[in-house]
Amino acid sequence: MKSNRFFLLLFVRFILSAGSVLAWPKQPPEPNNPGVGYHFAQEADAPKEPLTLWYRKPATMWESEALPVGNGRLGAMVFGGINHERIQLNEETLWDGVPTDYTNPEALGALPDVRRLLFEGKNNEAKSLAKRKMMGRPYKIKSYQTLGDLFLDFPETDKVSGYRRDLDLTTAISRTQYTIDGVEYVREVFASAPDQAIVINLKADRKAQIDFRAEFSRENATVTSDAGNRMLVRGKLGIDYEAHLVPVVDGGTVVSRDGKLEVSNADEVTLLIVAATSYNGPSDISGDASARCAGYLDAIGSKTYAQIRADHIADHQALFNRVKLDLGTTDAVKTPTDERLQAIKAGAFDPQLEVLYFQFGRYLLIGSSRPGCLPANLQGVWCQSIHAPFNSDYHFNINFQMNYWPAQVCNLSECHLPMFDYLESLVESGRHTAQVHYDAGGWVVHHLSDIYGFTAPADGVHGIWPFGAAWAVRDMMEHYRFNGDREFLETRAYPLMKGAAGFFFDFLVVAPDGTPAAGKLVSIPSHSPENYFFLPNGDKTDFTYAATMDLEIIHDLFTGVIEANRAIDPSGRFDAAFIQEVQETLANLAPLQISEKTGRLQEWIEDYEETDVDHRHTSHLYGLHPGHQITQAATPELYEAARKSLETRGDRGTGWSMAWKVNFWARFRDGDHAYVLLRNLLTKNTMNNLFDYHPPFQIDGNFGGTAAFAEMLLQSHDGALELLPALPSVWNDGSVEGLRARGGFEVDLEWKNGKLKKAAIRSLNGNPLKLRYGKAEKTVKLAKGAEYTWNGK
Ligand code: FUC
Repeated sequence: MKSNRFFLLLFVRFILSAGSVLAWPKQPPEPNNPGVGYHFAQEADAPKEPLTLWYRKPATMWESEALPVGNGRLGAMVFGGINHERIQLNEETLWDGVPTDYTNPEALGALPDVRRLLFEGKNNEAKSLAKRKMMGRPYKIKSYQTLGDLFLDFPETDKVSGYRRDLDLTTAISRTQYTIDGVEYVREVFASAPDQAIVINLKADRKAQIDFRAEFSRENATVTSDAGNRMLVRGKLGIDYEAHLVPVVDGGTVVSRDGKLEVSNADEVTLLIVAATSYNGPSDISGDASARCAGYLDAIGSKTYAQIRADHIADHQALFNRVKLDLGTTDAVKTPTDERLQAIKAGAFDPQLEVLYFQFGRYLLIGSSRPGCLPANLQGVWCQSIHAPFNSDYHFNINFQMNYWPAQVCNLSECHLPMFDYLESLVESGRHTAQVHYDAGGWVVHHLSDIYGFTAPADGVHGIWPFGAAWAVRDMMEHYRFNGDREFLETRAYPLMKGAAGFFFDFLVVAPDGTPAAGKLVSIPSHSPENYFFLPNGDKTDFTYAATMDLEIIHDLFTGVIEANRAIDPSGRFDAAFIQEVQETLANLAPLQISEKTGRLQEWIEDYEETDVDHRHTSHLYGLHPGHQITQAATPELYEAARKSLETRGDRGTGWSMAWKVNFWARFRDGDHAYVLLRNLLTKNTMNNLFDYHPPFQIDGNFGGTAAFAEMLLQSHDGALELLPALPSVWNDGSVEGLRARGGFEVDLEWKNGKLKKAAIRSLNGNPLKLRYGKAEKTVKLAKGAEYTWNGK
């Protein structure tokens, strides 16, 4: 009931706040249903590669059935239609909006009164003042958008046999295959990173069988035909965007007119699609989209389909093949993926589907976050909308950060880099916002952002949450912890962390006498994202100060800055005055509290009762995960209190909420409880194409879920590499290869009957190695490049 109420409220909020745009969950209508009306004379065999998503019918729904391919910058969703194919396309910089200064000069004037009212317990008076004076102007960002749809129309038939469409995660190629009148047709689609193109290949096992008409559709774009039968798509939002489709046709004829293409009797056809916009960065949209498209095509030159395909596979596998997971085999791989999901909903155990889900998260990160690109947004890079759910933006109060949880541990360190480039691109605007809104130094990001440098408070008063940058920069520290790249630490991570920390020197204030944290430094105003509580007079509010999560984020950031500083200069001389201020601030920060009433970790500065006991955000457990302030060894009371909080929140939630809870239970070393949540994630919040269902589709749940598998098998946040910390009893026998750990290690594990059989750890940097398995510990000197094997005893 509660969660229904949440969605109703959220929906009403969106309707009210979206003006003319009923932004959520409005979607463009689905195209003609391409999956209905066929007579499938005979079934296709299951694919040979178990890491394949596959289906016996074309997709009818973009969100839940179409299959994603991506190269970090370009994305496509493939339907696998027979008479009509739809391939929906994306280019990651195709965002509505323009670079704007969103700060509100009135914010600073209102800040003292907002603070006074909050300290006086007049939270909702403070809230209405903040709403009038402290929001960004405008306080809304615009949406990431679709690049459009390519439709292919084939000669109509209803007699098909051996139909299968699939997505092989090991090659990153989506295939559609079927037989009509004895001719076998195969269509392949992939997004090539080396050649920066979406590539579509159509083949048959007999000559002269490829016939189709191609058409491109995109709101407010013009589509024309150009030399060489090229299709040109051009449009303008704030930025210019452009796509070129080039047909490479073997045999038969090809005609193009008015932006449409007709191919007849061809032996084989390859369609190359390149796309670009004029986006150069958050404050510059003056690039040349046409020249960029031409450049991509020039670089492809006369490469054959076979060469493009081989380069694509090699490039993908260099990342994808680094991690292998085996949790056991069953016959279920012979069953289509959608039916397997149904089966696990009915109680079946399908460990290979779990592995498929784990690897799909890695696949999605490779597909949506490559070096030099923008980071993965709320839908990665895949978006069919003009007004996407939540604008498909970067939400900084969990979602954006969760996207990157698998990056290091799942051995995709390069895929983490776009996050850091993006954070750097926000610094200038973040400084300005810090100064205008709070008269503070350093830089700040509030609860969401776009690609045009939005850092002001957005959406509603819950957007007055200046912790986005402070949380996100922890990933730069993590990048150092996993890779040991000193130069990265010194030149990139430290300056950003320092700026994010410096903001709090000015933002924090000493709580006055008579308040619960009197004499201590508190963050004010703030929230525990997006949760409400009852005030003593029974009123509901979410606006407060020193929410537990704030204190944990600050602790994490400040201890991280100190760690970084010592790694740069162990003598302590480097940047000493700044570090001293960090230490003093940390020492005076309001402490975390355990509720005397409930024994739980308190979520707010006072022991308020939450309005939603099972609220999806479990923000006050940040110190447990992704942070490491709360551990069994160092803070046993807080650890137990956090467990009580988690138990009270329950085992349900949105996709990302569930994924976070799996990670929490893994940190509690409770593999069976983690597994309950993992099953819930798979059975309740995962669609037939394995996309996470927030609802609607939101990719964070996929990434958080993938990270959770790793967290159950290997942890390294607490001074040691802890092996199989939360192995559920159902994963009786198994193995994993290629996980990464802090300190710079690559780890293979093999277990039997629920017990570690063998661990092999390779050192990347020559750091001392401390291993833990259950109660056993082992410390080893391991040279760079050397491998150590251990049986856990
Ligand atoms: C946060 C969450 C919502 C959603 C949105 C994108 O605001 O509270 O559940 O995930 O981000």
